[in-house]
This record gives sequence, structure tokens and C-alpha cells, in this order.
Amino acid sequence: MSITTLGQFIIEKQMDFPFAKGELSRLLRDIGIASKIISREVNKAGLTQILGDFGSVNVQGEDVKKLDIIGNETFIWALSKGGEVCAMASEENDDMIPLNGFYSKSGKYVVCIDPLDGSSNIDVNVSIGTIFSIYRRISEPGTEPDLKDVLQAGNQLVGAGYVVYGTSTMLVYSTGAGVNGFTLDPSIGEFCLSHPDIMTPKDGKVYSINEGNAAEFPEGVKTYLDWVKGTNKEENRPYTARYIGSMVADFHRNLLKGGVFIYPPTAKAPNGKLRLLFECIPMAFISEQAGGKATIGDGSRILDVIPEKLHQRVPAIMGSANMVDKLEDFMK
Ligand code: P6P
Repeated sequence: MSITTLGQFIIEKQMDFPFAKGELSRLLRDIGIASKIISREVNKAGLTQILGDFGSVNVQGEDVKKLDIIGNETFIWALSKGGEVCAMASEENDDMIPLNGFYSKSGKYVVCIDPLDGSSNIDVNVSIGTIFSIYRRISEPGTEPDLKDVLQAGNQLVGAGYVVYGTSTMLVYSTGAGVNGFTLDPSIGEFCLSHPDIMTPKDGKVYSINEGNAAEFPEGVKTYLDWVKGTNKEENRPYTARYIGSMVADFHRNLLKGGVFIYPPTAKAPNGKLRLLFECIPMAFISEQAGGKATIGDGSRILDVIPEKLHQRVPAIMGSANMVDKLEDFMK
């Protein structure tokens, strides 16, 4: 039997850390459980009429769809029950969420999560995703968690990853020693290792950006977008535009095939639209762990930005290293 389930993989990797007590392994298990529940809900959404707006509006001013609520509550339940996490921050909640599970207060970790990113695509059957980050808490175990526990730079991450609910459900994560992808086999209810040691190509010919905002882009981005459309066989130009408006789906395709994902500042969003804590840091971690790059457009790493507010936004350029460098050159 050549299958390696997520659980078996986590335990095998835990063996590499002789002093590990299994807390992170159990945390990753809990994320896997929540992801399987959300996958079930996402895949039956059209049938059970849980589509459509829940009526409330989240801190981003976006209509919240029922699956957003289900996704958020599922992760809060799973991480509270697991006891390894003392607090969460969610893209769906204004403030930090201290967890109240029996063991939560002694939990060593905190989790930042976008439970269902790209949810505006739910009712048109486009892939959506969960994005998560894991940090060690700074406050003492047993004490009340503090905002400083979640406002940590990406260079402090213990692990991060995403789940893409697409033609299949895939969990992709890293704990700092490379990136591995697991595909859910619904017939056995297990995530099975399908993409070991993911390395993103140094070059690619896919660029992902919402060119509808082009008039508002910084000059360097505008010049780059003209350059990618130019003809040069040696440089594989013109590039191909691929943008589905669901970050996890766009990022995942570029991670595997090569490409660059760009969300620059616009007049409407002078710091870009993507959230530092819930989208940019975890995806930047995966990108770098897979040999790619992730910057905010002035050469500085996304992982070095120190968050000041829970829902802070930053511009983002991430993906194939040489493609990120090329755009950065145009923006100097
Ligand atoms: P725009 C979804 O709302 C999201 O946060 C990302 O998943 C996606 O990449 C981006 O916004 C799309 O934004 O402005 O291009 O529609």
C-alpha cells in the first residue's frame, strides 16, 4: 500500500523532532478535521441551499455568505476541542477570539485563519479555500491570551498552509522544512500525500492580477504589464493572464506551474486589498518554503512586515522567484 495519510505523515515528521510532545501534530490533525467538514459542506452547498448571503457584513464590508459562517465556526470548534490553541484571529471576526475549550488556556499556539477565502465565488462553483497560519503564543500558558500573540511577523511562523476546495480538496502546508500537498480521498475520508516536496518553478509565463484596476496601478506595475504582453521568444513572452479572483486557486496553480500573483495598491485600496495576517503571510511562507519569493513591492519580504492591526492590508507580489524579481525591477 503506497498511501501516506496526513496523520501518518505528521507522525513520521514528528519523529524528526525528538523533543516534540505532539502538540503541533495534534494541531495539524485538528486543521485536517475541520477542512474535511468544510469540504463536505462546500461540495453540497448547491444542493442544500446554504448558498447565498447570510445577511451580515464582515469587517471588510463584504457580504458574509453562510458557508463563511460555517467555515469560521468549524475551525473555532475544532481548535477549541483540540486544546492546542489558546486563541485565534479570523478574517471573519473583528477581534481576537480567545478559545474556551477545556485545555485551551494552556494551549501553546495561536492560529490566524481565513476560513473561506474567495467566498464570493461559492455560488458560481469556482474553487475557494481556507488559509491558516500557526504561531507559538508569546503570553505565558495558563494566562489570558493577548493581541501580541497574534500580531506576529511571518518570520515567527511555526507553520502555515491552505486548503483548496476545487475539483478535488487539497491541503498544502509547511512547518518550515518544505511544502507538501495532500489530496482528500472521500472514499476513505483521509488526506493522502499526493504532492511531496513541492518546489515552485523559478520562472513561468502566467501572471495573475485584476487588470480591471490597471488605471490605478503604480507606474512600475503598468510598465511591467506592457512588458509581459510584448513578444520575445527567448523570454517566453507574451505571458498568459490567469486570474480567477480566488486567491487560493490562483496561488495554487502558480505554485505548481510557475507564475506570479500580484495585488498592487489601487486608489480604492491604497495598501492593496489582501489581508496581511490572513492571506499574505501564510501564502508568502508557502511561496518561500517552495523556493519562490513574496514581497510588498518595494523589495521587502512580506514575512518581515510586523502586523500592527488584525485586519491590516498590504500589497502583495508572490510566486516564481525570477518573476517576482523582474516586477520588482520595474517598480524601482
Ligand atoms: P478582486 C477574495 O475576496 C480575495 O480576498 C482573494 O481571494 C482574491 O484573490 C481577491 O480578493 C480578488 O480581489 O479585487 O480582484 O476581486
